[in-house]
Parts: sequence; structure tokens; C-alpha cells
Amino acid sequence: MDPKLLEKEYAVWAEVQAARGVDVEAVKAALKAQRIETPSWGYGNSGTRFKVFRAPGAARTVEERIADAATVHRFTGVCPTVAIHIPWDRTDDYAALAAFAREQGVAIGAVNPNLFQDDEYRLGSVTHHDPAVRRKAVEHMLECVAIAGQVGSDLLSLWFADGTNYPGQGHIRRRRVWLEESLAEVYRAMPPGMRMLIEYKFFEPAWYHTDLPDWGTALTVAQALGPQAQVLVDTGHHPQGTNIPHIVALLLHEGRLGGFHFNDRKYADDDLIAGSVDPFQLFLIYNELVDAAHDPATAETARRVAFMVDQSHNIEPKIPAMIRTVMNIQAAYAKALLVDRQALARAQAEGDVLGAAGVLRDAFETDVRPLLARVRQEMGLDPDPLAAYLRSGIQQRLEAERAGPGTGWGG
Ligand code: PSV
Ligand code: MN
Ligand code: MN
Repeated sequence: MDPKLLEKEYAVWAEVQAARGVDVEAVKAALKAQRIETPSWGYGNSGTRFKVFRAPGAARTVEERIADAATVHRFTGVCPTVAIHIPWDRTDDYAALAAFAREQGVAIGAVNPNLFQDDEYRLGSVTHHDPAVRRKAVEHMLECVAIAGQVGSDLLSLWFADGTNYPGQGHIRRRRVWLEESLAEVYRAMPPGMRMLIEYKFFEPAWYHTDLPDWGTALTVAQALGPQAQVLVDTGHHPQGTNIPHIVALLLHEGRLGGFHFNDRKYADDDLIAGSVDPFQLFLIYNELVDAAHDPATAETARRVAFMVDQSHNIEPKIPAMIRTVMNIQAAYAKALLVDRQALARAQAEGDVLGAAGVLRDAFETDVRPLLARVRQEMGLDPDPLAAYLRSGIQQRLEAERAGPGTGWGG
């Protein structure tokens, strides 16, 4: 857009919002301070169990995945860390990998052990009936605690595929005891300040029962372990119709909301671009976070929440998909910051059902693009990061440089 027109559009926007009582400068400051972590695995080739399509220019090595995360950070300004998955991102020298990331302009964030790809894990990892398999799983998590230390990360992010496919296949309570025992050993190995984020998922790959199927189960495990254990909410990991903003509010109340894996879905764990299918849900999640940030009882928990993306871009170009993701998340946060919290509290206190719902709708229906464009300009960025990336020639360069074999990881 013509810069003069952009300027005018923002001026009118800011005037209207100020007249509504919005502290526009505070909103801009919050948006500039927002941090979103992108996942290394979102930059390599991925697919479904039917087919992996090779995307021209997709990252093939851990260095290329980190470099692509750094590119996303350069265009968006709010993605200074990248999550790694071990062994997909395995290397001989993690200190050197961290230094490489720093040179690129990012840091390594959450370390994700992989407890689902080895043959030994066919019947589970930390809940396997064979102590030798549980040992292997614990050793791998301990290795990831050490890796986190070497790369300067304070987040260990855990997801387990553990579960059973048939009634009677496993002893559910015994498996729970093994899960807690295994995690307790890892918990004890974590240095102070490191957090263990426990992710749940209601089904897949197990079809009859999953050992960590929901937020309540993850919460009770975290509570049994101690204050450094918290729950990770992956937005794609719930049954249809689940009220995720409600879960977010309750975990904040318990002081146990550790982080998110943002993505969107239509049916199950589809791993689509966050905010692409249900932007209203993403807004309502951020509405709970902003509300909690204003409440002394929950502010500290809200401040430490790790906002991470967990997506696989199977048919879309990876870096543009990640930039789009970040823009969608920024829009959701911006709208949540615009909620008139006094009007909302008043409507709630008066039992004004439509009034309260209307306050949220008003914020959600506000066009925040002029605001975000301005925020980016003030951060020294292009007001439209996606268009800027597509114009930059980087994609064409990557496609030329990375032509040839290699799918990223696993072959
Ligand atoms: C599992 O579906 C999951 O959401 C976990 O976070 C994994 O670590 C990630 O996907 C990548 O497979
Ligand atoms: Mn996830
Ligand atoms: Mn998932």
C-alpha cells in the first residue's frame, strides 16, 4: 500500500480507538513485546501417511531449518527462538549449534525429545511394561535436559504417543505409575529455572486409550511432580467442540499453563496454520491470556507462557506459511488487547448477556491491520512481512541452492 495512505489509515484508526478509551501506545508496546517460537520441523518437508510432497527450497538440515526460522524472525521481528526435536535435529556439538543460531539472529528454544519413532516404542515409552524400554525413554529425556543446558534453553517439551489400541491391552493404572516414576526422574535432573511442559492429546496414534489424553490428566501429573512442571496446550489435540479458552483459563488459575503449540484444524490434529480455520477461537484464547495478565493472581503464570507453533506445512511453502501463522497470531493478540475490559466486567456484573458477548464481538470485528502495520514500521520492519518476503528473492535463492535430493529428516 502507498505509505501515505497507510499513514492516514493508521491515524484514523488510532483516533477512533483512542475515542473508545483504548490506550493505543500500551497496545503497541504489548504487540512489540510479543514472542512466538517457531518449530524446526515446520521448515522441512513433511506430509501425511499417504505422501510427502517435496517443497522447492525446503530446509534439509538442522542448520537450514534454523536459518529459515531466523528468516521468519527477520521479517516479523517477534520470533527470536526456534524449537528443536531430537533426534530430528541431532548434531555432534550442541554448543556449536547454539552459536550458529545466534549468528543467524535467533536462539534455540524448547527441546523436544522424540519418544515415538523407535521400534522399541511400539507398545509405549514411559508406560511400556518392559523396564528396559522405560529406561531408554528416560535416558533420552535426560539427554534432552543436558542438550537444553548446552543450547541455553530452559524448556523441555514432552509429548508421548503412549496408549493402547484394544481394551485389556495394558493395565491403565500401572501405566500411570510408570509414567509418573519416569517423569519424576527427569524432573529431578532439571536445573532450577528449567520447566517441563507436558503435552496431552486425546487420541492418535493410540486408538483405545491414550495415557495422557487431556489437560486434567496432564495437570495431575504436573502437580504430582512439582512447580517446574506445567501443561502444554496444543490447540489441535482436543475432541471436536472442546472449549479450549476455558481450559486455558483453568490452567492459568492453577498456575500450570506452561505453553502452547499453536496450529489450527478442521477435524483432528490437522496441524494447519494457526487462525486459518477458526480465528475466533484463537482470539478467545488470547482474551483469556490478556485477562489473566491483568490479574495479580495469574499475571506471573501468564507472563511465563511459552507461545510456540507446532505445524506441518504439507502443501504450502514453508517460510511464507510460517510468516502467515505469525501474522494470524499477532492479529488475535491485537484484538484481545482491544477488548474493553471495564465494559465487559460491567456487563457481567449486570447479567447483561448480549452486552458482554457484544464487547468481545466488537473487539474481534475490529480491523487490526493498520495497527499491526504501524507496529512493524516502528520496529523497523516492512508493514506487510509476507509481501516483503515474497518480494525479497530469498525464496528463489533457496530453491536454487537447495535443489537436489534430501527431504529434511528421515530420508
Ligand atoms: C504430536 O502430535 C505433536 O503435537 C507433538 O508436539 C510432537 O512433538 C509434534 O506433534 C511433532 O510431531
Ligand atoms: Mn504439539
Ligand atoms: Mn500434534
